[in-house]
Amino acid sequence: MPLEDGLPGVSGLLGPDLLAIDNAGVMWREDTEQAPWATQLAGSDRVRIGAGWNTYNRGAAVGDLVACDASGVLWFYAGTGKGTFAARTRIGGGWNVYTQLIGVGDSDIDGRADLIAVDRGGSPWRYRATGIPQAPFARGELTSLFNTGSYKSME
Ligand SMILES: [Ca+2]
Repeated sequence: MPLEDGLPGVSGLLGPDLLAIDNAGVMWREDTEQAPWATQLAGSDRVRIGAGWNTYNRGAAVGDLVACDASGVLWFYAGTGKGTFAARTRIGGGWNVYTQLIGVGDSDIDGRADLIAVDRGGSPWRYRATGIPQAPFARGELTSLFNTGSYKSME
């Protein structure tokens, strides 16, 4: 499952974190740290998040994590603040109309990380975060924030 690299805040360390899924479907977190005076990130030992992640074909970091399974159901994983995720919550079906999910940070400056989903025609839809775990995103809206027509892939 493609995931963004650079996931700030999952481990609580200053540097961005990397989430990776191996061929067996196990998700791993690689923490990084960057001292204020350093020019490069320093890595640390990887931490096993859990198994079964090969059931998803797309995902994005949105402060927490969302992942879309092969049937088009989008799932939400809230971060625990300890570098792991809580049990998943079903967001809803029909997300297989989108070819890409992109965590864009806080696009509307309300303090919550939002999600961009790109449809098959290349049009970007913004889903504003609500801060409510049971319904983490508001209804999608076509946005002009990103013009994806010129790109083959975005992550
Ligand atoms: Ca926001």
